[in-house]
Amino acid sequence: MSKLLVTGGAGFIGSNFVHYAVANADHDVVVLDKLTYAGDRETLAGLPEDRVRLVVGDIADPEVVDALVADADAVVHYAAESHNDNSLSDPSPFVHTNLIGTFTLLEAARKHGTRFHHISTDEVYGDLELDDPAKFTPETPYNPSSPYSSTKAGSDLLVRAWVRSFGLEATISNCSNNYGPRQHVEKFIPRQITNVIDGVRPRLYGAGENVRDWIHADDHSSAVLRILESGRIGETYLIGAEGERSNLEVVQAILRLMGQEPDAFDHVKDRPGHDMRYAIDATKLREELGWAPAFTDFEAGLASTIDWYRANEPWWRKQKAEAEAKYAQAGH
Ligand code: NAD
Ligand code: TDX
Repeated sequence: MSKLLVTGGAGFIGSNFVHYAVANADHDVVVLDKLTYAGDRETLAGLPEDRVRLVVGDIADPEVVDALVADADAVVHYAAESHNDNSLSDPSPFVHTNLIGTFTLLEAARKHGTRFHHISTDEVYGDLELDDPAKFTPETPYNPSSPYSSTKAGSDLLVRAWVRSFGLEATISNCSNNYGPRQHVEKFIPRQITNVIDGVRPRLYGAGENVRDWIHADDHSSAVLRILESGRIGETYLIGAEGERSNLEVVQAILRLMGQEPDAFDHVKDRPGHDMRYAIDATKLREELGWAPAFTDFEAGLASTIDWYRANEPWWRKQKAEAEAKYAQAGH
């Protein structure tokens, strides 16, 4: 048994990991989360109080961070500003949290000799052409496009430097697009599901040809737990589940599963600098650590995600008006 400090554990993927780690391992968890617009203490409801504790605070606050890191056996660092569209309207919180926040955690982990796992994204590698047979590997050069992905890339490079220069015991994982329950309604899949529930047509950026490599959040969590327990220090592992689909295909799958006509969506203004395609080669994770995803049927995972949003309207309803107001302002 060990004590994990999970940053951003009241957000979508961090809370999924807390639920997963408590159910599938005997770790106790302290969550450090600022409860920004994207964090919600209700994501941690139902967890045993003697094993999970929430501390509300900022990862860029050295005093709060130092005391919590001193008391932890390992840090699992999810906290971030995570939405590309927000980073285009105001990059400032992305620099604060993703760069200064990661730096603050790294300094505390260095001081206390604490094991560190850094959660990152495939977006640090930039994008691929639609007809390119290549996928991202741990050797792909960094080439981020947006303020979000560039601050995530910068945070990865800080971790790598702390490993090399200070001997920090760290690992990094770069995962593809997650879906599943408790994802903020600003993100593509929950935005369209909740639009359909509200009788509003889904909104596709541009032509809808852009490809994302979808993975269920539970599979992201199982991979992170495996890396934390068996990953080699200093290594980067890519996490993906062979889930490439165009945005158009995803919208049409949502419409079909929700009993709508296949053309019941609208094309809206494209995202500036919109990455065309992401694709992950997870061979290293599969072969070295023996990991495999449990969700191999995307439509089945999507159907259960739709069921979750139908059954949990009070959870997402409080986010919806603000998220749509931001989109209206940006013309999406
Ligand atoms: P999210 O926006 O749902 O959650 C982020 C959480 O971090 C929230 O609870 C928020 O309150 C908290 N937070 C933000 N700033 C903070 C600060 N300064 N101090 C403390 N807490 C703060 O994000 P998510 O989609 O769950 O993503 C989690 C992590 O996974 C991020 O690092 C992201 O880059 C990475 N990631 C996400 C995806 C994806 O598809 N969503 C894919 C790959 C990697
Ligand atoms: O209404 C929409 N219509 C639309 O066509 C929205 C919100 C999005 N899109 C498109 C843009 C993208 O091509 O759907 C795709 C997915 O969009 P997002 O959910 O915003 O995700 P993306 O930009 O791909 O980034 C996500 O995956 C990598 C996460 O938000 C990041 O945190 C993660 O690092």
